[in-house]
Amino acid sequence: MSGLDLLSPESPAKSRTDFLFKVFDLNKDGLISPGELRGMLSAAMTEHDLPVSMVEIQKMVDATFAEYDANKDGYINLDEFAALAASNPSFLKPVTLQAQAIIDQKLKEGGSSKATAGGGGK
Ligand SMILES: [Ca+2]
Ligand SMILES: [Ca+2]
Repeated sequence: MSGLDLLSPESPAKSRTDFLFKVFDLNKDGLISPGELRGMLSAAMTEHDLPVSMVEIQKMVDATFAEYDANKDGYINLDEFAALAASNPSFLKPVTLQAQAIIDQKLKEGGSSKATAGGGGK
């Protein structure tokens, strides 16, 4: 199964949530830190030219942790992330798009057979 399958609309929500959690969890310690969330939001907003300042991103991070860090350990675990994803599908949309871009990039790096050469840039 490829990452692309996990992002398709037919994919069970649970699988997509698990996949997105792993995208956020950059250091693979099983927890999303404020820095990881901030970094992913920042990358997603920049990638899609959304007019969001770093101050606004920090506010989103603060608000997210205030609301969804249920056990107040300063990190978002998979259960907490599932609650976040379930109630904020729009919050995750730019990140889903960003994850798609990351997957596309990895596919290009991984195998040259299917990659189209010279796609014309942005
Ligand atoms: Ca982490
Ligand atoms: Ca927590």
